[in-house]
Amino acid sequence: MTRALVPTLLFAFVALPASEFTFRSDGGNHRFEVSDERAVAFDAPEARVPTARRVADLALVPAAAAPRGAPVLYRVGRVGQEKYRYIATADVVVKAVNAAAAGALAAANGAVAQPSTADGWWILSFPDAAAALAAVGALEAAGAAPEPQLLRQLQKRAPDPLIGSQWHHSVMRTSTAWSVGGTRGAGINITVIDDCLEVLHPDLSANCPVIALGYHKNLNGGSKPSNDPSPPLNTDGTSVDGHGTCCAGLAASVADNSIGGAGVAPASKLFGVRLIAGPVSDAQEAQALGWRVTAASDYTHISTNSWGPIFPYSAPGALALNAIKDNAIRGRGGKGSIVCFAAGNDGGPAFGNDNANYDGYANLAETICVAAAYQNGLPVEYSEPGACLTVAAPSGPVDGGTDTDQTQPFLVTTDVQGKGGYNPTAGTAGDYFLKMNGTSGACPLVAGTCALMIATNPNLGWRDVQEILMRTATKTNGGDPGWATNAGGINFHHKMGAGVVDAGAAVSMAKSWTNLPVAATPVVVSKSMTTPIPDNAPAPISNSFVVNQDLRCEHVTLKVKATHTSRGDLRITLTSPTGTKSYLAVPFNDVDSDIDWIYLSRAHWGEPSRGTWTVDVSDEQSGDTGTLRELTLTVNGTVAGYTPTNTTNLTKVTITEHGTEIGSTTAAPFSIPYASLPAGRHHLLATLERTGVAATTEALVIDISGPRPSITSRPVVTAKEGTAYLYSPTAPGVAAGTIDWSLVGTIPAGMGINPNNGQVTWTPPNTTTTNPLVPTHVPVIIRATLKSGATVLGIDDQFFLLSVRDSTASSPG
Ligand SMILES: [Ca+2]
Ligand SMILES: [Ca+2]
Ligand SMILES: [Ca+2]
Repeated sequence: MTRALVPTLLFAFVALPASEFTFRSDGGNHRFEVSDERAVAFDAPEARVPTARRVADLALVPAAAAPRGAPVLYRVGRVGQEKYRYIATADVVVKAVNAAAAGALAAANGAVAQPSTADGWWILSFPDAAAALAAVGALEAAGAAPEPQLLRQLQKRAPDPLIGSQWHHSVMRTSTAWSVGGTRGAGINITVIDDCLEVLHPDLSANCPVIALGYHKNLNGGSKPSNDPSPPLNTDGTSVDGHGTCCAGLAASVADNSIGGAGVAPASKLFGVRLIAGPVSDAQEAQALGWRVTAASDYTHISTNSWGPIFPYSAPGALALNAIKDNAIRGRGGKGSIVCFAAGNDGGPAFGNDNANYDGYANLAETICVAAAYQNGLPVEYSEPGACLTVAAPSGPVDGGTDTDQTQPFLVTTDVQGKGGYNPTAGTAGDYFLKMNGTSGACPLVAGTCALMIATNPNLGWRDVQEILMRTATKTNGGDPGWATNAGGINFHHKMGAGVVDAGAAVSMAKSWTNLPVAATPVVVSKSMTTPIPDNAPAPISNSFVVNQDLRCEHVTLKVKATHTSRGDLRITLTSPTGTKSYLAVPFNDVDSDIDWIYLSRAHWGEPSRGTWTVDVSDEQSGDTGTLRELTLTVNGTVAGYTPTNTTNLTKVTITEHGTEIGSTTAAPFSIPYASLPAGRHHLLATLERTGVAATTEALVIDISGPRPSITSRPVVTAKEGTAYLYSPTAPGVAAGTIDWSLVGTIPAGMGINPNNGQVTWTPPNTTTTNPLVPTHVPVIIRATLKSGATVLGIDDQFFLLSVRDSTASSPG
């Protein structure tokens, strides 16, 4: 067999057939054109052993660049169209009565014959694809019924015809997310809180439980029953409500069902809560935001909320706020339900310069705040800025606008069937809306991304989901001076958050993510003042806040109280110790009075907390004036370690807890991690040794969350010399573990504790006292240690002063 030795030689003698010719393929005779392209990505030049890859994945190059690459054919008149593309191979299937006849055909045409899977059919293998094509005519003339083996792309059984119009999937890399995560969101429940969810929509219904099962809710009454969130239709088939049905499709419309497009998480379930079709109370908002079938069940894993309050500086009431916070604490078995909110569509000069920081729902640590970005990666004009933004997601321009942004495409999604909803076309053509826009469209895309993330890694907590979204978002339009990279390495832009959501990268990171440590006790620094804010004076009033604790920042909030006759005059900027700025309030057209508000920022996520934070407040409109009353900075995050700020002449830093060393270092930056300490409140002492001066100490109290015991008994605080003292502390209600009891710190001589039941016993020795009526005070620290086997989970220390009376005193007390 010499074929492998001579292909180049043979090729030199073989000319391709005429550019257009007819042969049998795809079950019949068809006309093909040989294009000027060659396929080179695999098995080229012969394309002999095709691997299972999409034809579209092959690199196609001009014939001149790869003369021996496999010829690329198209059906006549379809050159360049991917669906009509065929890659030639070196094989031709022929008919022959037996092996000898097949061998003769092969020999006559410069090929080798092999049996095929069908009796009477043989595969002739040529030196390369060009030779195979060139032999077709001769084989035809020989009556061998040749069929060149062409590679063609087969299609999934039931594609979604509109998915090609859903450009946002390629921006967000949805298909990568599906393949990397190995899930399309199965097992995740996404609740769409909106004006409606058309449960029977043909591209949604397979993901919506039937109404009678009670998984949906209608809080707006009207003609629909309380368990049906579907939009009421007018007699002509139109509907007032339709917004929620558009949002739902972007999150989780059904994939591969031959209709419409596909949601980002097309295997997730959709539950509808009809809330914003009419006026509702705080109690009803709470019912929606905390939606679950029973108090005990994790009904909602993720909610998508493309709505908000009408006025700036408007926030959820007590019950709705509690519902949102409760989701983070109790949802998903304590991992936290995910709450996504749209940033709002009143941003930018043409739309009122509103800011997501003034929206009390989007401006919460427990909610993911979603801005909108055009296909080209620029922030959408109307999308509201804010330091509270998490990420941006794709959306479209204002429909009918006149600016250059009109060149950017809309989102394509489900619409209330037929004449209902936004697309009033009768029949199935009206089942989809091709002009979806707004942060309303962006929000459910992020909700769907979150579904893919927690389906891939169910262990993710709500803070982990936020951090992964931010870490993996794409910094588009990088030359925009609005971008900053903070000291934690996270990019932030006040109109984009951390960037455009990348579902592929987010799911990939989620897959191998180690959860963030438990949140530490927040650092709170507060100042009250009565400081007049100079009218129309850009030079700000500056206030500094020194933070001595070392947290790795997550959410940072600033509470501001100011009396002012026109609060829209004010600019409020927070600057971190490393110089990252959060623009919390920006002058805009709001003439209401006074501010009593907590602003949230994610711009400092990952930064170190220690150092001086600065708050600048200025008034930039003339006429109205006011007074700054209170500033309270709260830094949320995780315990990072202890790093002294003043390192001059420093030689050694040692951290101890009740005299026991936790860690020490003699090398810059003199940082000692203590995240490995068990859960509980730790009272630490940092000793700083310097050359030439006396050592100094700093007290540190850190609170590490997690399973921990809690000593609830009141200590017996009196004792008498020479008389037995007894105290039996209790730490009830500790699940999944045993408690070891110990005495820590300086233990009074002779005092003992039973490690199993905590009983403290001591007989105070007789001492010579100057005044028998004045007791001696002995500090005692009892520690309860929660253990699971040998593993220490958490601690609780009880401190008290034991008053020891003289032996001559009349009673112990
Ligand atoms: Ca579909
Ligand atoms: Ca419609
Ligand atoms: Ca003013």
